[in-house]
This record gives sequence, structure tokens and C-alpha cells, in this order.
Amino acid sequence: MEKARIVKIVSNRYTVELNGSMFVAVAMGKLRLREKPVVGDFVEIEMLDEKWVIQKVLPRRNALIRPLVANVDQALIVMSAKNPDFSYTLVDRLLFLVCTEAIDPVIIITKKDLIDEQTLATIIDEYKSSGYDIYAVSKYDDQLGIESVFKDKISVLAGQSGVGKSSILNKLDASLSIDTQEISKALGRGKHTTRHNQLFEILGGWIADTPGFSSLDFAHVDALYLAQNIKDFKPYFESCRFRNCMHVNEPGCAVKTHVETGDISKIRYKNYCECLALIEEDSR
Ligand SMILES: Nc1nc2c(ncn2[C@@H]2O[C@H](COP(=O)(O)OP(=O)(O)OP(=O)(O)O)[C@@H](O)[C@H]2O)c(=O)[nH]1
Ligand SMILES: [Mg+2]
Ligand SMILES: [Zn+2]
Repeated sequence: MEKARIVKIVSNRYTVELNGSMFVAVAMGKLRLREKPVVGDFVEIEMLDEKWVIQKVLPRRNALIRPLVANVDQALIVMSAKNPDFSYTLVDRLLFLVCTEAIDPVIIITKKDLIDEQTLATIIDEYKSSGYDIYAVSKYDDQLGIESVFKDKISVLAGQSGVGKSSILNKLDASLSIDTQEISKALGRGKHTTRHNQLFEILGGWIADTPGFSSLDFAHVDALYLAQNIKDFKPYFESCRFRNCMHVNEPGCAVKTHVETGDISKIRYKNYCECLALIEEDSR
């Protein structure tokens, strides 16, 4: 039995990566009914009659629905410095969604050529001081400086239209240009008809063929789960008096105390409260 990773699915043909090489495997009907394998899955494969056969899907770290990918390691949250205007609200909403899926966020500020250094430094500091990974890039620079973040990981892109997601991919890997075209084609066809069934190789890692996450996704988030999974709150929320503290009106809330003292970003806290309101609106 060998452990491989599914990188592409076309009906019952599963392209798997095994020790850096690609093979096509099939899945038994039984398996496909019980635990339908998706791209990103680690599977156990076995050679039977000179064919690779998937015997088992290994437990998943997470599984996204849009794009349909399992075991996503990180999400690149892409936000432009300008055109469209930078928005803390949008970045934070994506951060929160990503964290509730047990995915590591990496923030990428694009189009840094369009704002002054001081403004950019303020944005970077806002996230760096909260412990987030953040990079600023411009398509006019020789190197983006994010080349090393992809290695050995499955990444998914997140970010609104026009922020420069495709520009980043094209710039990072010229050989991806065909793939990027496929990615844009997939996007052009719209969310409902696109078949999300492939990962693309990028700089020693993998990237999903369609961007994921939108602020509409809060409909599915559990409010208490959010309260306990905001990275900025994590060092403190266990000190809240109530174990199910939502960090809003409760007495003895350690999160609120640390917002007051400045240990927790006031921006993040405000955006958190807004997201709670979104969840509540949806559940009414
Ligand atoms: N000034 C400047 N413009 C950029 C930069 N990166 C991208 N752009 C421009 O921004 C526009 C949108 O870029 P795309 O890469 O298509 O954005 P996208 O996120 O893929 O957009 P969607 O595919 O609609 O989701 C294009 O006109 C790019 O040329 C940059 O670093 N600086
Ligand atoms: Mg694009
Ligand atoms: Zn609290």
C-alpha cells in the first residue's frame, strides 16, 4: 500500500502524485459511494492487475465545497492597495472565514506601486503586529517575494475581482500561463457550472483551480465557533469568565479587556462584531 495525493479527477480517472511522480488510479465503486474522493485527498493506493487502485481515503484536515478541495493548507488572501480600494473589512472577513476552516491565512497586498510607502507600512503593521503573515507585491517588480510560500502546500486564492490574483499567478510561473488561462476560463463559466477537480503545480506546491471564500459564506459559520477561532483572540479567550463567551456583552471578557489595552487590534474587533451581526441576520 502506498500513500498518494489526488491532484486531478476526470470521472473515474484519478491522477495521483506519488513521491513526485504522477499516476492514474481508479476507485472502486464501493469507495466512491461511501467517501467520495476529492482533489487534495491523501489516499492509499495499491497495484492490482497492473492498475493503481484507490483503497482508502485518509482522514481530512478540512474540505472546502467551493472549490471542491480537501486538505487545503493555506489561503492567499489577496487585496489590492488601490483599484479596488484597500478594505480592512474585506480582508478581516476573509481571514475569519479561512480560520474557521482550519486553513492558514497568508495576506497579499497587491498593486503596492499605487500607494505611498507610509500608507502601505500602516497596513502591513496592522496585520504583522497581530501575528499574520503578510506580503506586499507589485507586478512591476522583478520578483514578487512570495515565491517560497507555496512549497509542499495546497493553496487556495481568495479575494474579490480585479485585485490581481491572475496577475500574481502569471508572474510567479510563466509555465502556469496555460493553466492560468484554464483558471480564468473556469472562472468565466461562473460558479455553478465550473467543475472544480484539479490542482495546478506551482513552485513546489499546489494551487486550486478556482478562488474560494466570499463574505456571503458567513451564513454557514457558527457564531461561537467564530468567537473561539479568531487568531487575534486565541491567546486571551480562555481567560474569559464564561467558556461560551462571545466577547460582546459578557462581564469578565478577557478579549474586550485586551482590545482596551491595545493587545488586540480594535479594527479586528470591530470587524468581528460586524461578522457576528451578519451571522445573526442570517439565522433569523
Ligand atoms: N498598478 C498595478 N496594477 C496591477 C497590478 N497587478 C494587477 N494589476 C491590474 O489589475 C487588473 C486586474 O488584475 P487581475 O489579475 O485580472 O485580477 P483578478 O484578481 O484575477 O480578477 P478576477 O479574475 O476578475 O477575479 C489588471 O488590469 C491588472 O493589470 C499591480 O501590481 N500594479
Ligand atoms: Mg483572474
Ligand atoms: Zn470574551
